[in-house]
Amino acid sequence: MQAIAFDSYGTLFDVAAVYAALEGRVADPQGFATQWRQKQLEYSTMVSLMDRWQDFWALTGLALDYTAAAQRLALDAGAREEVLGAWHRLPLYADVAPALVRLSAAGPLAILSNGTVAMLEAVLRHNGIQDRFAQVCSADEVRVFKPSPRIYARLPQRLGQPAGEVLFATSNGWDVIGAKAAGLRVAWVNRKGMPLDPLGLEPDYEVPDLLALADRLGV
Ligand code: LAC
Repeated sequence: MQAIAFDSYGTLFDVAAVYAALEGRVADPQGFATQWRQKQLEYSTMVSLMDRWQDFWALTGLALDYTAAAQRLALDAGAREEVLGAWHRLPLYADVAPALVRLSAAGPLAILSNGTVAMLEAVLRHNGIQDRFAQVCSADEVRVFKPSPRIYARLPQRLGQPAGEVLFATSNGWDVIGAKAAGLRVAWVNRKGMPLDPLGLEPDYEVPDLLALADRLGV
């Protein structure tokens, strides 16, 4: 049996889909969504390095405020809440639901995400997959974000397995490097066919999606 844990945003849930909540509000909803995501990740790295914790929901809101200011979009409180709510309704990538059924034959499944517990519960429920996961580990527990080794270390603890026996699947290049640095086995779900960050650490598997990971694991 092999426990498999997944990153959430960009790996299970399609973060680009937030653009739909921006349609009719900005000229380039996709460009806005990309800048919003970049700022969200930048802020999570900044507060971790500065040791000034704010949770991922708060930072997602601040990243929205920055992007709106940068792109001259006026958002009143109601519109802000509506746009932010898109994070609770992100769709799954098409491969995820059938792949989770297959991968659960390998062992218990878990999530390890920078998202808050409330954000993760909402998006899991929205997609009806909350019962697939034995553990949902959030940065809330350690008050620091990936790629800090402190958050990756939670995963084997929660699963009751040695780090080297937990397989972590993520689409995010920085998350591949962080998880390898923390001693996990890593599958890079390289959905966009990007090059690997050349920081001297490599994933154990590289696959285009989660169905290909199930193929590689023979489940
Ligand atoms: C996650 C994001 C940051 O941890 O991709 O789910």
